[in-house]
Amino acid sequence: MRGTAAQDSYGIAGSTNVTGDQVKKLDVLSNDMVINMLKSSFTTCMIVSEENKDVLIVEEDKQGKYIVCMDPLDGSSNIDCLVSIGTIFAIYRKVSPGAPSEKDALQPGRNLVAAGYALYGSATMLVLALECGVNCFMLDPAIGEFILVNRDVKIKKKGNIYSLNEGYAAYFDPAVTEYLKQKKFPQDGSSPYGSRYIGSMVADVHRTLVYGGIFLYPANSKSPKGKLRLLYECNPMAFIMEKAGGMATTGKEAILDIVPESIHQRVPIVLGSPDDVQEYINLFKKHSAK
Ligand code: P6P
Repeated sequence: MRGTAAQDSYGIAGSTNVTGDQVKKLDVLSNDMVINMLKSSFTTCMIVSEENKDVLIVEEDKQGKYIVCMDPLDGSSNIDCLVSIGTIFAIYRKVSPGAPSEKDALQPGRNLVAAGYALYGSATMLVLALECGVNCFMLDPAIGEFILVNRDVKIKKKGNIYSLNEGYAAYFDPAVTEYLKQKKFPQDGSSPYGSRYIGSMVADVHRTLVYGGIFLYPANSKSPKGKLRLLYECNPMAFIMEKAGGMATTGKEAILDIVPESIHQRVPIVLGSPDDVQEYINLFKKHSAK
């Protein structure tokens, strides 16, 4: 039911309904729902959420052996203009003895047992990466089930799309500036790359997985660590990319090799088709050697 004057456009953000009850913002509601589902699944002992400053320890009588790091509604700033958003998750096994604590979440992405995202776009798709590979499931609302639609997905070896926010060009490192110049004005007679940027990581990464190419959220002089979070944005997307035959790097090292220092740590990330990412790494190393 539409809210009263307190609502944002479309009545989606925080507002009050006709009975005066506070309607939660979608990202807060999503967070509550995922946490409740995980707790009632008896599979999870600890949760790291983009929405919560500290780790959430599941009640002892409901604890399972997994640790879930998640962004319950990534890209939520795009909700009011109806751009695709998504839920991102990364799942570890708890490996230490004793009660769960924050250090149990500070495992490198190489230790992940599963990762994935749900994309809420023109359709709802679940992309799930396990050791065996990446599978895509489309929600069939008629039966309320997710149907396997793409089995063992592999990313193209090389694409023709680059994706980053060029509004920060004034702050880019020289390697990023040179890389973009090569994509726009190739010297080898090849065609320039197309540019696509949605500003919602799940949508930009899914397009990269499906069409190939490269997605970049690098560090820059204003954000020396980049913007995206290691535990529940970069690690899951890197795990998916590597299981699909792609790559994910900071420029200096593979995302999945990073040993996290804090649960909301930011890292630079460049991911996608292996030939495209390797080209970026070569440029990054050339400029680092100067
Ligand atoms: P910028 C959305 O706010 C988000 O966290 C990611 O989904 C997205 O990739 C990024 O930020 C966009 O950031 O600085 O380009 O607006």
